[in-house]
Amino acid sequence: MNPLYHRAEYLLNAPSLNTTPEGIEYEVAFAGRSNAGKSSAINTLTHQKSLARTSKTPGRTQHLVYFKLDEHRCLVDLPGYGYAKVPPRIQQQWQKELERYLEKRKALNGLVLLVDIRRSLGEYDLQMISYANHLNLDVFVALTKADKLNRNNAKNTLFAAQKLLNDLNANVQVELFSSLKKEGIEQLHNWLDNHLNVTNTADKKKP
Ligand SMILES: Nc1nc2c(ncn2[C@@H]2O[C@H](COP(=O)(O)OP(=O)(O)O)[C@@H](O)[C@H]2O)c(=O)[nH]1
Ligand SMILES: [Mg+2]
Repeated sequence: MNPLYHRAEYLLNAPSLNTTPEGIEYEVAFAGRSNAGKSSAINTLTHQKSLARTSKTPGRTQHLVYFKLDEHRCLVDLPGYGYAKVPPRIQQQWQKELERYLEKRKALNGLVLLVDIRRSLGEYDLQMISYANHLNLDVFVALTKADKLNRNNAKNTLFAAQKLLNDLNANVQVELFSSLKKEGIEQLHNWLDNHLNVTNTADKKKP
């Protein structure tokens, strides 16, 4: 693991695109249904116990939460979707803001989508994937909590998800992931290295 991830620290909460930090050259956003295991994944990836949780503030549901790896690189925690307590009007408003962010944020160079392996890819997950593809944004789908299924079932779920996304012509990497058993961490670190230009081997920054 690149020591960069270990040094991650909370930077700021941005309620909209206008308040995202300046001077960042590469960032990767994390999305998924609430309870999919997003916070746990960010903590595991950064080897920190409560990094993602410390940012919890009232109204946090609609904020982009920025974690800084160094002067020019960030991980961004997007609000979890499918949270019933958020009123529809606020959800629609946020949806617009999110689309604006995905479309316009220059530094954004990839999307990590966390999906609980026990639920199939939901409608909103598929929407996110197709929107990201439409924007030429690379997507890494982590099937989280893989430890909850036996090996065969986990593998079969992985193959089914890969086939579904392949049939939809989605350009996506799908992997099993478990924060508990530390599965899939290396694959995701490698993917992040490429998309944050950590190794200088894959400069995919938007023009
Ligand atoms: N067994 C198992 N449980 C997990 C894993 N990742 C997260 N969880 C649990 O799933 C619940 C939701 O996780 P959290 O990271 O808060 O989800 P978030 O809402 O997407 O940020 C918590 O109770 C976690 O302990 C995992 O890899 N394995
Ligand atoms: Mg969370």
